[in-house]
Amino acid sequence: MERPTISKCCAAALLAAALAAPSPARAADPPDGPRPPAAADAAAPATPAPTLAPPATPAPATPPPSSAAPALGERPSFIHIVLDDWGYYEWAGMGHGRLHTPRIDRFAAEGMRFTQILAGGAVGAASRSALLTGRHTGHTALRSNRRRRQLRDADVTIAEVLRGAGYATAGFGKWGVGDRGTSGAPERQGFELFFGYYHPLHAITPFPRYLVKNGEIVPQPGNGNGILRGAAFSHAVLLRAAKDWLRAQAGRPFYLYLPWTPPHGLWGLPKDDPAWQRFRDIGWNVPGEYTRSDAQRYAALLAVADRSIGEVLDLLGELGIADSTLVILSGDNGGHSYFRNRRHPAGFFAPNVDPKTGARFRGGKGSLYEGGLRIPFLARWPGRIQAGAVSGHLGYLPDVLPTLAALAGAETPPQVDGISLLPTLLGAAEGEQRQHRYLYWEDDRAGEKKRLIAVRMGEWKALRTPRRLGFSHRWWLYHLGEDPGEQNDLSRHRPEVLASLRALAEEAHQPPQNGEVLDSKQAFGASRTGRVLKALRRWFVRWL
Ligand SMILES: [Ca+2]
Repeated sequence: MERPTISKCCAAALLAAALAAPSPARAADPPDGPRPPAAADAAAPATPAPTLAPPATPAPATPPPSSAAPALGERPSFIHIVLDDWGYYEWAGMGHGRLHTPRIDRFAAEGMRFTQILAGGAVGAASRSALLTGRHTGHTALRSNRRRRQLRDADVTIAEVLRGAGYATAGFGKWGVGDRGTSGAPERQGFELFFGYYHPLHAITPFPRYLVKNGEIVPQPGNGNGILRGAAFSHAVLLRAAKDWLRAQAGRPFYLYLPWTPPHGLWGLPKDDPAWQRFRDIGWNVPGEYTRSDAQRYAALLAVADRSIGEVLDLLGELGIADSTLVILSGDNGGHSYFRNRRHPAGFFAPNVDPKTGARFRGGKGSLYEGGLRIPFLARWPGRIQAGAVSGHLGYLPDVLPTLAALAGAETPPQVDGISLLPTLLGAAEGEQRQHRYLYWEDDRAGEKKRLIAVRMGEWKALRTPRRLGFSHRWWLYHLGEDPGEQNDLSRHRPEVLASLRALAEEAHQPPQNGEVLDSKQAFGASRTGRVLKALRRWFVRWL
């Protein structure tokens, strides 16, 4: 099993460098010389350490270190914004021609973009469970979207690690790894405050009748008359609350987790939202999933998320804490090929197709092919992270916990599988970044015995998928360096490689241990939530 922490002296040195040196000297001379980001994508290097490349678009000048820069010994704050189901290529900075994402593009120009920080799982619950606990899906409690699964009391989340180190902790958005009345509820997992949706099915409506704050129901007046319309647009409610919380954290380092629901469906937003005004009459003639204007709504919701990212960053500037806050922006799982037809076989927005080359990652959300695992992952920390950098370092969402722990000066729990990205983030020399011996994913939607498996070691990736009728499985082997689209199965040509990856898969898997239901009156499946879900279905049919 991998031990994730970088050695103490190394961590301390990096932390000191991070806090003391406002402008990395390396920023001026990227070690590998010019290399366009598109090339880094097409054949992203696996094991070699970070490839720093010049920005795709001219980056605004890094603001000069100000007096607001933290003194040595002060620790940075953290914000992690997660956009639900946001695909790898679904932003204009990647060359996407249909989506409007000026603030995301600017985020990338001001920070570092990773080409290969992968999802923790192929669907939200699994990936979030891996993110929050720093453990891969062979170890963490949730490994698919199966119902009635939650984090265990024994699980140690990012919020618990940071709260233990004196950080203020809060989350606003979709939790998805434990309902009310279970051990997985966010207020039992280190969050002083969590406001939003606890259950992923609840989160399908942007106009819920209620939201949940630290386990308590918070009614949303004016909602309940159809799941795509209402007076209280949840994203706006939660963004406002998050900004209020941010304003109240004067002087205390904080961890703010923002797992927003856009652009995940169902797609609805207020009619007077400027983002809707931009897309409503655009006349894309594509099939919707639920309504005829779904594609327009999807684009508008991504624009809402983009605008909201800008609001959060602007607020950091206003509060004078931009230079002392590391902001991470990522998806949770690979993009879904929504709005598909014969003309758009990869989906209208083609989240897994490189708009510049047409190259496509195989599969999408829910699959362990690259399409289900490739997510955008960006990090911004003015004065510390080189503006416009691109890294091909291979990692995944479990790496976030040890990264933040290292910066907070907190101990990373020994059971964590992730490895701190701090050396890469701070532009350290190649050898200073620890590499994963291997990365592991599984998905137990069809049960533990029939689990889907993927193992990655450097450029090699092995997958176990069900045969057509689902009674048995077979293994496949791909070399992602030569075959990023996972088309050429090499399992017969390189059986020795497959055998070693299968051995790693054996090693990585532990039988899942589910969390506890503490109050069955509240937990999912019990009467109240069951009634709500039934009611939701009724409204859905009636009002959609
Ligand atoms: Ca998701």
